[in-house]
Amino acid sequence: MHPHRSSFARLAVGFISLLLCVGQPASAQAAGDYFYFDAESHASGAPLPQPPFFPNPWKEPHAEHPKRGKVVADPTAPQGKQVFRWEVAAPRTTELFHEVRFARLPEARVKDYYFAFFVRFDRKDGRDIWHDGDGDSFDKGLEVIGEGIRWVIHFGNHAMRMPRHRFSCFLSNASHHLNRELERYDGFYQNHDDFSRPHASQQNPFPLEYEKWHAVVFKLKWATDNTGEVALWLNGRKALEYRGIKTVKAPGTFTRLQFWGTIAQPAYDAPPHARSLDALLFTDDWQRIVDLGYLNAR
Ligand SMILES: [Ca+2]
Repeated sequence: MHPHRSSFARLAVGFISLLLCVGQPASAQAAGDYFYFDAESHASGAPLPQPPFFPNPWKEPHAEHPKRGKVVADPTAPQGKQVFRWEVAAPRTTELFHEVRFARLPEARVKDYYFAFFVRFDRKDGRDIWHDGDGDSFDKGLEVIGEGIRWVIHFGNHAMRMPRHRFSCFLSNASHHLNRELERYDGFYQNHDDFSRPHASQQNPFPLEYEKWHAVVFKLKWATDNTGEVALWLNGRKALEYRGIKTVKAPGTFTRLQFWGTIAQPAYDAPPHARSLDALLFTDDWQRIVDLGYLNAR
């Protein structure tokens, strides 16, 4: 075959492949996304794909792994028809820890980023996962990690005087504590709207219910000086906002996302339960947050 024709044929095949790739269903990530996974493109019952999800320490790709979540069909799915879920035996401590590889790395510069997902916790025998009241019982839930970056979205109760059988969501800047003067019990608590920090005169943490999907949006404005910002929307309502803060320490290069670092610390006494996620997104495009429904009331 003429060498030019051969090259042209290879080019044509490559171009058609690219077109097929671009033509993926709506669950594919968009231009501004650094990570997106909504469990729609894998068979129900399949283990979470590896990459991008790495149980730690991870085993060979596609090997059975006790820590791996599964893609499952769920008529209550907040996006599409499938979600991803862990059936958690009791008691678990740090054994479900996963690292998540970005599809492409976010840039280490002053910029607004959004980490959004739907999350749901189902009790198995009526017992709550976390202690309510003024208890201390929470997860290192979902995290943004890098060189000089660590922001943790926690679920549970950190002495927040939670109503009976409810839990909440708060932030921490674990490891770095770049704004120690703003922290209470090592955490950034709800301070926006009607919501309040623990042990303020008015106690009103955002109460989240078991057996329901919740939409979480975390805003991280990257800044090594005092111009950064973090914010948290829960089910479409802004519950937390801290502006004019340091959010990263130089060099501030992003490494990964991670989740389920701890479960119900410090007692590690969570009963059997299921935890589910859907539409896990890291983006710089606020319109994606709007369009995918993370700000809808639930
Ligand atoms: Ca889905």
